[in-house]
Amino acid sequence: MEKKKVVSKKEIVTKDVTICPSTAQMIEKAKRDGVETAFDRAANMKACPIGADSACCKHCSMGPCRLNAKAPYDKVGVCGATIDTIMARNFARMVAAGGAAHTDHGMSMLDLFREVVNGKILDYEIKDTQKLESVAQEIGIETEGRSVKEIATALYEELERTYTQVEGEIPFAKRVPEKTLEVWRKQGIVPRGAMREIMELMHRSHMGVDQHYENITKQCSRTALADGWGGSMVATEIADILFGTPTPVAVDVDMGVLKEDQVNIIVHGHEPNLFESMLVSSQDPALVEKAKAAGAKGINLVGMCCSGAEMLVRHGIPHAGNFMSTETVLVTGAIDAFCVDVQCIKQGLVAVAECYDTPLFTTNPRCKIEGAEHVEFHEHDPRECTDAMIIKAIHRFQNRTAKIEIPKNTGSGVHGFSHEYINYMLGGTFRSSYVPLNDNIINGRIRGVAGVVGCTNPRVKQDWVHVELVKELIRNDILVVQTGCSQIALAKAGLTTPEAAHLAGSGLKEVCETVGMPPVLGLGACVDNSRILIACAEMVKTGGLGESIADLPVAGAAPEYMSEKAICIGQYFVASGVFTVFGVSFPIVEGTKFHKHLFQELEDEGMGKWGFTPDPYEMAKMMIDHIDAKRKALGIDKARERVLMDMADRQKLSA
Ligand code: SF4
Ligand code: MSK
Repeated sequence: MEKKKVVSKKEIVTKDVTICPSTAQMIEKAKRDGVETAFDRAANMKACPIGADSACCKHCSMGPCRLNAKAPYDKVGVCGATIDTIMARNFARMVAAGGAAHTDHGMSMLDLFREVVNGKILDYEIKDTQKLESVAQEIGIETEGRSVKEIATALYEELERTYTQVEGEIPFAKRVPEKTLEVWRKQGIVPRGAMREIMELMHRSHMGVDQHYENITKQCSRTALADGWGGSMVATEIADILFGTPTPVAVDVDMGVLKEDQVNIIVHGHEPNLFESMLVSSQDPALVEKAKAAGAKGINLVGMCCSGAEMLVRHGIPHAGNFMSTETVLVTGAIDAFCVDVQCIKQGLVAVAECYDTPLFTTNPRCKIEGAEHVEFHEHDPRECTDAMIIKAIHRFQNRTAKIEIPKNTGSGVHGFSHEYINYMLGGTFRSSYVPLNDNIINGRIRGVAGVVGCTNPRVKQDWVHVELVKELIRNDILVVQTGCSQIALAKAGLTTPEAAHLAGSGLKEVCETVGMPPVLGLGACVDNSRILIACAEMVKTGGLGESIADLPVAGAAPEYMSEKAICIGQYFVASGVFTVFGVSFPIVEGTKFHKHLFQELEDEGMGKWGFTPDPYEMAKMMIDHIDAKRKALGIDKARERVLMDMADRQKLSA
């Protein structure tokens, strides 16, 4: 096939689209090689203004209908649907799709767990029996005197309800602080099984069904909670039980982890079962020998995006970059196989991989891509797939033709702060608890906690919003917890090291130096946002910071989000009681009733609320103001100044 080399109409200015030096270097190489990436496509594809306002509806063939998203909002669709109905339905479908992605991922993990417990899958095993027992106990399963198999069987049966339960509350509702649960019960949004909630949300957003934005929002919350406290939480907990609960580990990140003299294999996607098997295959002496016989010094297994983040926190596998670097990493010419499973896999990878003769493998039956080679992964015989991909990678290494240029940038950081480890880290082996964290918040050394998570997006300068926001937060004594691609942005910028404490305010710095921890704690993949929910629940249960999650001095942000999963995550944080600020753009127009409902009224109902700004400094201000307001309401406010950096300060820091 003739290689596709596309020269875009509008050339991008590299320094305007990323602050990642490796990605910038590869963008320049791609320009020289005549290769197009999402950065070019974003510059040449103007976002549709009507879609950006969420003012169009194509839910039936009387339309599509385009409404004017400017006041007085009197235009309606052919069926009479108002702007609030149309925006709420569009938002609902994003929540449903995002929730479906996470819960289907969680269900795959549960399928694997069942087959391991039944003895039908032998390549995986239960690695963390302590976690198995603690999760079982938390949801009321008797563990005393029972074997691992008995406990695991009971846990499987209970957790299956997370997906299939037609009425009543899902098992992990037991983890929700009582007052938060009371709010949900009052609102009628305690989730049933995710399948039911997603189905109902799709039904309600069909033409001619739910046409009240407040009622649609309720089902959005219920569905999102079925993800956060359901599907995603199961995915995280089962992955920990099967593959081990993360503990801090020093890891190298950035494209400098690639090695010219080794067979470089990237795994990108979300489900850890593929990557776990890749790890086993890559260490198989016969395959290592084969690589050496082909002239390589070894097999270099590297992660990207969230698969990478999971393996980074669990096994210390090096990580080459986040979502907006997945095409540019191919431009190095050094990738001998690029293996993907599900979610956030750009179709554009096919053309870039082709330009550098890199085999691109899809592995999951849910995700085939035209032009990629499909090597199906089956948990019952995982090595069949992962060995085959490694053999093909060795073949590519032996026959490399692409010119290789590997950026020399590598950042080392500490990652793997599960909510269990935070417990232990702050409380010590013999009194592990959240008491020291709460105490430090109450005494003001730590002002509050912020979750900064989510994607990167070519509509904004890659990594810049994440990094600037987090610097402002830690400078103001706010401890930052992270997941997903955001965590990788901060790791590349060097903020996940204990030494980064010097960038923190004096209180946070003191805590970090005493404990030896970074001011920015990486927890894992985007599905692991559930760890943040559990940490919030622990903070409430520990006491002194209010009775519900909505009382806590915490806030969340996804400054460069792009996916529907992020919208669902945002909604479950908001429904759980957290003020959550998104950047880039927001798919709802200010001034509408639906906007007011999400950005204001939900908080009056005892939940959190949404916020939006593309500016990292404004975002930091909004989050700090919120945290201060919560401190005041708790009576733990003492006069403290918000320190926002001016340009001179920033220049001093980057000098
Ligand atoms: Fe238009 Fe209503 Fe049909 Fe949507 S559901 S396309 S607003 S007629
Ligand atoms: S991979 S959902 S770009 S965090 Fe989870 Fe990254 Fe966002 Fe995908």
